[in-house]
Amino acid sequence: MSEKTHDGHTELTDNELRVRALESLLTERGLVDADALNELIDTYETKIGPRNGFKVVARAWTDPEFKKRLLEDGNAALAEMGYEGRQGETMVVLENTPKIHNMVVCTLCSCYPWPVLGLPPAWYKSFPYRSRAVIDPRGVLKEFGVEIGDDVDIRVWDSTSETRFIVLPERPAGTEDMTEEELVEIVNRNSLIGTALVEAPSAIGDQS
Ligand SMILES: [Co+2]
Repeated sequence: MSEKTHDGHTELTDNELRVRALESLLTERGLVDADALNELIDTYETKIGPRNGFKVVARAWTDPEFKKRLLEDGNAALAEMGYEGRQGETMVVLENTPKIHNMVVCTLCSCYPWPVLGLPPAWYKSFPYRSRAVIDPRGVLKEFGVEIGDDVDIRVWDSTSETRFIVLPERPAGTEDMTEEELVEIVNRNSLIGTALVEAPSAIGDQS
């Protein structure tokens, strides 16, 4: 069952085909329960998504004690919010500051903090991103529309299955009066990977 994308390529990659083949084999032999597998996939595709991460960021921006715990021991602080489990065994939170911009990659494959962000986006898994993020982070960021000043140190972190990184973006100026609930709505997924910033609502959709 292969679907065509708009540019005419077959959607399933070699790896995906292998996974499907393996899945039917395991199901056939009774080694895997297809329903349990579907439920697991559905959980990560629809129930656990980047919104978990938005809530973490908004809380860190408004609760200094939580932020301190989050930066000191990511897993313990994230578990307080119920975000733990598979593909999140060790999660390290990196704080962006006016002088430091953190950016996350997995040069080998696509290690990613699932409990906080759900499944990784296609670009994160792509070879160009995995290879270029390390060599030319400033150039990659420009392609994402992010200009980082020359006085800011860009730090690139290579995720592994053991350690997965999450960026805590800077709280934008002009959001001082916003509540935690309102702040959740302005965070974006890429800002937690370091390929976007968070902008104040007045800047979003500014037509001038
Ligand atoms: Co990996």
